[in-house]
Amino acid sequence: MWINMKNFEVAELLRNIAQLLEIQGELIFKIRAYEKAALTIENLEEDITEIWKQNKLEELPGIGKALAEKISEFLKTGKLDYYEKLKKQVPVKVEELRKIPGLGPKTTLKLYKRLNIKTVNELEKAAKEGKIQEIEGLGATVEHNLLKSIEFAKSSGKRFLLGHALDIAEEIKNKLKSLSCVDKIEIAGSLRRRKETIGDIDILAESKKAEEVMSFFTKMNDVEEILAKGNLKSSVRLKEGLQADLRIVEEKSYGAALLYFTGSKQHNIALRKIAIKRGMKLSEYGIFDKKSDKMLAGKTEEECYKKLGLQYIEPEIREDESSIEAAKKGILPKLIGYKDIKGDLQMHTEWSDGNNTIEEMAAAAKQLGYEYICITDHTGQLKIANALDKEGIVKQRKEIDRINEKLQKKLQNFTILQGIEVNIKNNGALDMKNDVLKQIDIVLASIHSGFRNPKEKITDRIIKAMENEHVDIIAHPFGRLINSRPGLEMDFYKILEKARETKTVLEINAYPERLDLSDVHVRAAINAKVKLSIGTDSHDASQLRNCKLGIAVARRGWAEKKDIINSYALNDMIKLLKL
Ligand code: DGT
Ligand code: CA
Ligand code: CA
Ligand code: ZN
Repeated sequence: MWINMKNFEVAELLRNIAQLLEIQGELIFKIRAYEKAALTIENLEEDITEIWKQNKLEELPGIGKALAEKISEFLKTGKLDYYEKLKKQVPVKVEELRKIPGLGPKTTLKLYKRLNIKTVNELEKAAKEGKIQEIEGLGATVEHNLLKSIEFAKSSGKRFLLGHALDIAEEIKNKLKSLSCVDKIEIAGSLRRRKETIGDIDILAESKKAEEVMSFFTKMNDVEEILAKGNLKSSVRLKEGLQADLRIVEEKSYGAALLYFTGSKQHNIALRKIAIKRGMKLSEYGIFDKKSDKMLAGKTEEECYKKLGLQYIEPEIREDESSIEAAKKGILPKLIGYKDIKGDLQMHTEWSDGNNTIEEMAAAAKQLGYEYICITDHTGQLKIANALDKEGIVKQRKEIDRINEKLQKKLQNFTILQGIEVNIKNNGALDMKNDVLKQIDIVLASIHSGFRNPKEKITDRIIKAMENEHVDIIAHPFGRLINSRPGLEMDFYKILEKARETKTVLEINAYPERLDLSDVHVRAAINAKVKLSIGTDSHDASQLRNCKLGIAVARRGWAEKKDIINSYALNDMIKLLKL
């Protein structure tokens, strides 16, 4: 899912105004008008800039002449005079406070009136001093959650989603690769390690005509601004907002440079220490003998690791020193490969909130080389997602049977399973009866409400769901959205214990904003001998390709093929589920 930045910016501006007006004690209808307009713009499918250029702002619902003029001014100049004046009148820094998840306008106003809180720093100080829990209507839980949210907001900053940055980087890489003057090229940095968020794009190339490559790189259509241009290193800012660095190295140093610029920094530092211990020097140019300065390795990464007495370490696990320790002993796991998945275990269709038919999803999955898929439309009381009821499920079963029969007649080795995504309610019960669940091939259960329940309650809800004999998989267990919603609080070790006991599988949700379980959770699950599945949670056939993001998370969590149930052939996969 691509997020339109301009629409987002305008919506944020309008929400900031709404909040300032609320603090000023403006009339409620005026505040609501800004909020409604923000919602309209945020949900637009087109770019607001295009609508503005066509002079059609006023045709949008809830946007009258006055608002249209303000939006025009902002799009034209990047600023809005009215907003700047408002900010001078109201001392509360809503721009920064609004970045704290869960802190709504009502609470902001209350905190300002009661404790004179105007900034995130003042909020953090008050929370740490226990002043917020004393305010009526807020309490200790709110205070605790605010502290968590502040920490989250501080760490999210301006990093990009892996899925988003990877698409952009691969496009640039392919453009450069097609040049005859580029001999070798690779994406390095956190992207090559497939970290869940990316600070900037690092690309490494080998070429004998560096000048030509740099000239092409800095003149690409995607470039907004050239930050630095040299013969061996250039940096540009792309239209999407992220920075991309390109470095060019010689053939004899390509491996050492790739190793260095892939990182992580911690990994590099640890490798350098090993080199020193062995009487060598490691740099981005190669491995050298400390005394004679003779070059010992550098052309490939493999030979560099070998020279250091280590097994080759896959980029996804070059984070802390544990992979180096394992590589020393020669006991690194064989990570699951990017082609090892045989079927996708979570997707939605037109039967609930997806865009495509079951047949369209199946066709797209076959294109990806899969042997099976599981259709997991929403069921129960989830109103926004157009959930299926009991009758709907029976009807869908017939449709799936019909398609499977058709596939069999064509002798195609492809099976569609019927799954569902059922809600775990606030009391831990599921919002679909057992006699219905019994009929379904794979039951996914997940939390979609009550995100702010205390830790014990969330833990209990998930445990209760796992105790249901029909629940096979807990989907997106933490419910987090990267950069916008922190994960649920739970006792994960307790959950792992119960998962192993009940044979419940935990999902690695590969939707770009989710990646949930995360890498550290995957590693903990594997250590606890809990099985995992990868599901893309696709709402459109085009999203099935996100599976690679889920595989990346699995690899970062040291997963092997045997740990991931949908790397098994259909019948073996089914044997791993509860009966
Ligand atoms: P990012 O961009 O924040 O997502 O993370 P990285 O890992 O891509 O970091 P970046 O772009 O600053 O640098 C790329 C790689 O270069 C990094 O992974 C390791 C290497 N590197 C950068 N600075 C240092 C450093 O000060 N010391 C060492 N040993 N390596 C460094
Ligand atoms: Ca980087
Ligand atoms: Ca960089
Ligand atoms: Zn869901």
